[in-house]
Amino acid sequence: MSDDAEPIEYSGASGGWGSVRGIVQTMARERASPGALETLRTQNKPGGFMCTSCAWGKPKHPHAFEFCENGAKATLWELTTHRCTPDFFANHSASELRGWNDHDLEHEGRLTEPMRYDAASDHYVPCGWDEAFSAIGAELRAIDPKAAVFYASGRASLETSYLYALFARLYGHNNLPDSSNMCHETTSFTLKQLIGSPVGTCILDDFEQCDAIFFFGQNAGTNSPRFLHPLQEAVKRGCKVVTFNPIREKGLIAFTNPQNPTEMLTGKDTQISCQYLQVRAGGDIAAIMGLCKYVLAQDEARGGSIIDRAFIDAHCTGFDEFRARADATSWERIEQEAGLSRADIEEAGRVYVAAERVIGVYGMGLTQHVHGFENIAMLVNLLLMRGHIGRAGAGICPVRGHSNVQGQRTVGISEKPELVPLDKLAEQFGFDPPRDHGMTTVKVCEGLLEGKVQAFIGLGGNFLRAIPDQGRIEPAWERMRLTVQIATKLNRSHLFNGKTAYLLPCLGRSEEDMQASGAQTVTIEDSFSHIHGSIGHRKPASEHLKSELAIVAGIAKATLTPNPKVRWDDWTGDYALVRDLIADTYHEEFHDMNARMFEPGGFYRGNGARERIWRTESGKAQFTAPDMLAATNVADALGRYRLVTVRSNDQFNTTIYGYSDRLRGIEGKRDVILINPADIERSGLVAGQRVALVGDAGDGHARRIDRLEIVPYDLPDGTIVGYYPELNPLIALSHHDQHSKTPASKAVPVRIEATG
Ligand SMILES: Nc1nc2c(c(=O)[nH]1)N[C@H]1C(S)=C(S)[C@@H](COP(=O)(O)OP(=O)(O)OC[C@H]3O[C@@H](n4cnc5c(=O)[nH]c(N)nc54)[C@H](O)[C@@H]3O)O[C@H]1N2
Ligand SMILES: Nc1nc2c(c(=O)[nH]1)N[C@H]1C(S)=C(S)[C@@H](COP(=O)(O)OP(=O)(O)OC[C@H]3O[C@@H](n4cnc5c(=O)[nH]c(N)nc54)[C@H](O)[C@@H]3O)O[C@H]1N2
Ligand SMILES: [Mo]
Repeated sequence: MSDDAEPIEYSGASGGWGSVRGIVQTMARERASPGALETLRTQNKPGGFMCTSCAWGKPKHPHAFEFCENGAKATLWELTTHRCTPDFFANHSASELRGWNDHDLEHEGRLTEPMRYDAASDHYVPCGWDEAFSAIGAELRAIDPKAAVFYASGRASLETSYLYALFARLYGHNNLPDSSNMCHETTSFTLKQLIGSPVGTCILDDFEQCDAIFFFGQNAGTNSPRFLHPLQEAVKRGCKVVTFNPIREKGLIAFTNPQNPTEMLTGKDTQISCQYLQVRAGGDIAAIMGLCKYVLAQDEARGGSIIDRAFIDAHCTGFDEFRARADATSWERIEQEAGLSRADIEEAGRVYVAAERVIGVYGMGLTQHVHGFENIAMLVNLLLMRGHIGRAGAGICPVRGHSNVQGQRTVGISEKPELVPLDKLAEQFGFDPPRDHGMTTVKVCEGLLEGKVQAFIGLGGNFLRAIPDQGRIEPAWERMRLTVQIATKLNRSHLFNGKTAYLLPCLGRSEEDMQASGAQTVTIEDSFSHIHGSIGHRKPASEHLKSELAIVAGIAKATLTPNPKVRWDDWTGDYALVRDLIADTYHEEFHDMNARMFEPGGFYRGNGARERIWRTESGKAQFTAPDMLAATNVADALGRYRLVTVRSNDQFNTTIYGYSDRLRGIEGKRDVILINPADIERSGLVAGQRVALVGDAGDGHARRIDRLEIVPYDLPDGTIVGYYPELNPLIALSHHDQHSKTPASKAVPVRIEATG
């Protein structure tokens, strides 16, 4: 690219033919097994299986094809005909495979047999399931349970998750971090504290009634494309969408519905956002403070008719202090921190004031910051001012990532014992559950560095690649005594091993799960607290695979002393028995779970805040007066940039399907830094130049990634963008939300080093 190149602009809308092409390419690349398209047709519908991609809701009246480009890719990636067999491991050592990239490792295909890592030869070798279970059980029995960590990526079903958490507590710890600890933990913490519910208050129907949607740092087009349908419908009936995002993300600008033949043939798209505000990374506390200032001023000018006094008096605390903070904050500071003009913020404020029902949507752009708590707290402030929580057509809507990440927390995978009904579990299973706080993801990493963690079990996921500061943590990993990974495909986390290490292959959700009582159903919870049954119909990728539930039960049985109330074999034989246990532990939410799990649209497990029952310390909804306006604690300085790490539509987290970020117009590469042309010029760089990014956390640890290509892109000054997970080694472990300890993968302080 020449140095005077224009910033990249992708001209097409999101969705449309591009997304269809994306699906077809994935089918070809993966040589998807016969019948894969038929499987896609039943995706996210009763009687079919629930997509393993994102957690977006499954409507009561599904479309003919209730899946999106990414859901299709996730399914086809699982239904690949490629196999990663014992022969592959005989040919490649773990050390050699560390040199492979994320795409190539997973591209080898589905794991087919349980494998043990043989340190002497540095190769994985096949082993039997019984051998694996008894060796793992023996190791776990030999260590202090408090030194063991049971991680979960957010895919495993409610049934498996419930048993996994039960296993941890019977064994003796609450060290149950899940991917949520790197994702929406800020949500779980903040919303619990402020409105008494750790999850969002909206349901899908609310999108049919709202008058305005405010979007903060959530990229629907890439990360939850099925959201674009209700969004498009909302816009068509006059709902206004206002977006705050440093990147002009296509799905939030325009959308062509791939399910609508007329739109597809005519290329007619729907404009989504009426206003698109390119806030600087970490600028949302300031931007929302500006919105609130405008609302307060309007209220004063219009005789107190704007703010919902009756609601605030009856339902909220902290309003006066919050208002005083807003009054004391100058527009000048707001403009500087947000990187937006007062006029633009006030225009957005007019949309807010004119709307009777407002939904606040957010994603990683708010949660993954050092002051992520305050980001979300400010959005809560904004919504509470006009009573937009606990009312149809309004509410707060964090868009969750993994397909069952919210549900895993609901049924006990939590390091926070206060969120789990421990007394009930004690009564059900006749034991004394541990009451101390377990480790979050960040605590696990700190524990690894201190040599305090001795065993790690990964129920899915790619922990070592998803965390910050890999350069420091990978070497510490091998000091562990035991590592066990339960997975469908090979990834980098499987190549760093404890003294005893196993790689255990499991069924995917689209595959038939045959047990003693017949084919099994599993359940998941979507972003809107609706529970859905899911049945896999595909033939398993290998005859040696076990279900995740069977693997968890197998390890548990080999570890724990027998207890007549704990029936691992029966539960493995019939998952309906596990649903009975869940219904017993969480009666209010999950009663009659077996009977209700196939209700169209899922069954709703309820949410107090939606009914204006605030299960907070004060019994009220809480306004917050933040002490800072920037969501980062690293001061601006000459040459220091705020790096945002993002995902493309050709990846699902650390799973890289391919190298096409179609919606951002970046093709064939991921080793890039997006930066605006003025910043390129100011720093004496040229487009296309290769540079190094250097961590600038100021904690004495060197962090560096070489050979990244400078790509001009429309971004706010000082905000640069690159891809997760490749850039994770640049993020300091200490750079996390102060309350929830969610790693701050946005606004990472870095410098650019020209390397010639
Ligand atoms: N295709 C695909 N789908 C996915 C995933 C995937 O990797 N690929 N991952 C899944 C998972 S686990 C999750 S959690 C979700 C994540 O989905 P999102 O929550 O959408 O997460 P990100 O893509 O990390 O970033 C979201 C947006 O935040 C913006 N942003 C960054 N910093 C700021 C800021 O300071 N302020 C504001 N206002 N915006 C900011 C970015 O520009 C980006 O558009 O997606 C899920 N769905
Ligand atoms: N810099 C930066 N870091 C981030 C983020 C970011 O935005 N920026 N986002 C964070 C977020 S939101 C999240 S959720 C985490 C994600 O962290 P994880 O959930 O740990 O990672 P994934 O990439 O989703 O895990 C992929 C692996 O899961 C396994 N897998 C796939 N399907 C199944 C299955 O059905 N069962 C089992 N047992 N295994 C399966 C495969 O082996 C695959 O390689 O990363 C976090 N890290
Ligand atoms: Mo996530």
